[in-house]
Amino acid sequence: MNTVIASANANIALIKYWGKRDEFFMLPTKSSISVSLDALKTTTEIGFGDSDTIKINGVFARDNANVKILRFLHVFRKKFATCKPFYDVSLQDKFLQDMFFQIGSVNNFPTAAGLASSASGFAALAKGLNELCGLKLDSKELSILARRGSGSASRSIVGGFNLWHKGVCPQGSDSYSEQIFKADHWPDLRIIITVVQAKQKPISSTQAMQVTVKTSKIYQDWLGISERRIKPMLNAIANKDLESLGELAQVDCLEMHETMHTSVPVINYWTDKTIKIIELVNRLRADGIQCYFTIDAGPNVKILTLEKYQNKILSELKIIEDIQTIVSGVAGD
Ligand code: 2P0
Repeated sequence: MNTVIASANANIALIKYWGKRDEFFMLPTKSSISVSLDALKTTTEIGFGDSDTIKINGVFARDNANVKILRFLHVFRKKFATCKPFYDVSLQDKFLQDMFFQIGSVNNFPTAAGLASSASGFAALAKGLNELCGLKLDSKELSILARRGSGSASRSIVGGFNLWHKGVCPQGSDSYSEQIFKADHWPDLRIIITVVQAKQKPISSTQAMQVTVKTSKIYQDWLGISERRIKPMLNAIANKDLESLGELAQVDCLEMHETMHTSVPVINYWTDKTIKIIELVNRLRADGIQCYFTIDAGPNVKILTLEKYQNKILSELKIIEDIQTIVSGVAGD
């Protein structure tokens, strides 16, 4: 069987995406900024088959992941494949509507650890489908395609630092991510990912966002406040100013979680360990170690710091029992 292999790195948001203005087209309520993580990568092998089959880390995808990927393949067949010329000769007498895909996706990090794999997963899948079907989509079109799988995947097509423009078009042709800086812009930036033993995720990000948008009374205010952080965050990255980057990322993350904590019913991803790590980061910073935290839809804390502080932080984290750590730089390309 002819297959192609594509890969993509995960990313974390420095200014968050939380909420959609259109569920079908996967359009966000606000713009966001991310950094790509060189330590977290998905590699996907994809070929044609008799039916859509999806394996993640060697096991057939189930539940939410399977539903999301099947829906994405449906969108791909309908929207993207049919409106693009076929460059690949082997596809000329086939209709993409009748094509099925065999997908094998492998993460180099524990999927069960509560680290988001949908960003790198859908970005790798979009790149793989593009290559397999000879569509020659550019990185903007790939970002738009990946977005239809998972919002944050739009920021994982290329490495470095990415800005996802929220866009205004009803069908999302202007809602894509672009690289604002390459990885070599800031070689000593480090992201320490603490993997807190996650129990089952209380609620998926997709559902949690819907509840927040509908019920949190502070959500609309956060949208405006967070959108106004985009420019200062771009400046902080441009100037390699960790203090500004860290302070902006921290407050944006805390306010995003505040919108969840004020939802009905309350959405809470934090555990006791999440709070212990936040307190540790605060103490270290008071002691002159430059470090800041950000947290996504799970209990894991990501520490933003510089290479020169990484060993000190790692040794301090040993105080907290039963956590794993993964140190990441900024992913290239
Ligand atoms: C982000 N998160 O900006 C935010 C911050 C989690 C917290 O994007 O519904 O898997 O597939 O678009 O992208 C996680 O949500 O959700 C996320 P969908 P996604 O990184």
